[in-house]
Amino acid sequence: MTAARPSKRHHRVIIHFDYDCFYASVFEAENPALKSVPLAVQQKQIIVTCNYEARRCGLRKLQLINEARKIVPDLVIVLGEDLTRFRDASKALYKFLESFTWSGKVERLGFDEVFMDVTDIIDFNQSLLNPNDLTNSFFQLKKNDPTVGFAFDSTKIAGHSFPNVPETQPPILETIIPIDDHESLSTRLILGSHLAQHLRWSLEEQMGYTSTVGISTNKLLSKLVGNLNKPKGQTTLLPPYVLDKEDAESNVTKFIDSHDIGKIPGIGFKMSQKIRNHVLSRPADFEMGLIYGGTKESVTVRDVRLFPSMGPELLEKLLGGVGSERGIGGKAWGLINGIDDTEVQQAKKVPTQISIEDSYIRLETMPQVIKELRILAASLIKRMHIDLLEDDDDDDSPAKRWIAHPKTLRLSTRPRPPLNSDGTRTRSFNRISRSCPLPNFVFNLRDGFDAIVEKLVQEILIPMFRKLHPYPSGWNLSLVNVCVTNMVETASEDGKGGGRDIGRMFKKQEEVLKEWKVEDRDVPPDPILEAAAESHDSISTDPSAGNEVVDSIMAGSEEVIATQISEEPVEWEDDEDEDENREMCHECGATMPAFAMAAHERFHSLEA
Ligand code: DCP
Ligand code: MG
Ligand code: MG
Repeated sequence: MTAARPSKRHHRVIIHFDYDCFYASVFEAENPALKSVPLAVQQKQIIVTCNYEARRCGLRKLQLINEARKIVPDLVIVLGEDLTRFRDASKALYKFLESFTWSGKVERLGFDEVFMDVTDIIDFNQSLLNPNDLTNSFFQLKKNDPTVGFAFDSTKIAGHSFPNVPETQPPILETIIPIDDHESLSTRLILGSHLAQHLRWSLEEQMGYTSTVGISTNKLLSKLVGNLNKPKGQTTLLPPYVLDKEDAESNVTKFIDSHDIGKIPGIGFKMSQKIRNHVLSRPADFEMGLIYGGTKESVTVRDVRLFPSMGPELLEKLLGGVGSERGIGGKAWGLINGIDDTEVQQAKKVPTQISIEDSYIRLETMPQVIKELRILAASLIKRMHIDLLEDDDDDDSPAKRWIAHPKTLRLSTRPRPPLNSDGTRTRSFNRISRSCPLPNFVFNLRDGFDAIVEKLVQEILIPMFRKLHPYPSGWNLSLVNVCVTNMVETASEDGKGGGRDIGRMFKKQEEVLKEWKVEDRDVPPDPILEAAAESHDSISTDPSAGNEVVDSIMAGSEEVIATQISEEPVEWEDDEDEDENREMCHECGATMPAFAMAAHERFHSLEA
């Protein structure tokens, strides 16, 4: 059977995984007895997640510990401040899923989400289908081995679907004739649903983790549709995806329309506020109801899509301008219409950066800073050993080799702005940073670990900190971050390493640099930037703050200052370090993404 391919926009099949109550599941995997009790994971004074046993008792994510204890007195609480076990579990699960792909297109988002582009596997299996015996199909997991796989019925979708298909009816309801080769897209999504089910079950049987899964033709839709059946469920977004009649509704429109505009991945918090303000013709009262990008004054995708004159041009006017991504209006309009052409990134052997940070209620003396720098430096070197060292196969000895050398070390801090005259404090997400070449002694594997940490702190980090904060006190820091970046892969003796492959190296460099636009050094009028230029330093502000981001990149021996133009990148970020951009609450000490802080503070004020 020759497989017809649907329209270009919907030719892919993308599966999105979100592990159920992830942090709690990691503890359950370590100690299965915890599975049958209500379990919560605590960070500072807050429950970052809880298992579904606890959710059945009425608990939810991001609740205060005290409140949770009142609701469930026999709640089992475990401490989840050390992220190591979550990071390790996340990597193991990702590796497991990666082993099923043929293309290697498998991308992690944060710790508990994975996208897989399985288009090639679906193409192949679609071509194997026997139209005369579709109910007895066999899904081949390996191209060259017809025995590895599973039997399935290719006339039925596996798991749930949107819209819901009653058991008794044929799987795909054809009400309107679509222009996107409906037949073929249906078959492909049915195949995708069976593969997803197989992966989900394998993940549970072999790794002990349940997950919630979405199946569609792009990252946006597969991520969103998965949410419909949680936990331990999967949902496929059924065709038709594209229609030939303007006034008819495709399932994509039907599905995405009901979402609050703030719930669309890629339309960040700031962007959704700007759109809301326009649609409501006044500033949205977000402080009242905002929880994670939502608001009591719900402005849905449908409200936006059907708003008079709404389209890419209007969105460009609303969202464009200084600090925004080029073509943001068109991209946002695409997302509102369920269109997302971003690729699932190829699995990377080497992370783009390793970044370690902590947030503080108050950090303001040099001895405190040195103590924290020592802790951060130790974590950084430990992390580098885990992520960048591998066994040297060319040697009989148990030697290790570096698979990549980061070339740049960056120290960032986030000072709190001084109090306003009325005693309030303007919240600031701005980071300042300073970069320098990473010294070679860090890669030394013979000197003791502690000695290297101490040398890094004394010889590099403390002097960097002093240059970043020339005044001896008065800086009141809420965050310190140390990061190594600018990775250069190392050549291996067998030539398999990245270093020998110059083409690949340049491609990687291109990828790293593509979002950076080189600017003349004397252009930015900002006094901080001027100061930076004078002292030949790099100062960067946090991209999530919506400010211009300036950082320095070492290009050969030449230093250039580059401006990152995106405000809230529509691209899916490689969330190698999920601690990035987290804020700590002054009230309860909970850490959370900076954008969630306004809602969280409001939550405390309501308590009072
Ligand atoms: N997390 C965190 N701080 C937050 C949100 C999440 O530390 N503000 C952590 C705890 C979660 C993990 O990230 O276990 C994944 O986040 P999810 O939102 O996917 O939540 P869960 O996986 O815990 O639950 P669900 O079953 O709803 O996906
Ligand atoms: Mg998640
Ligand atoms: Mg999850």
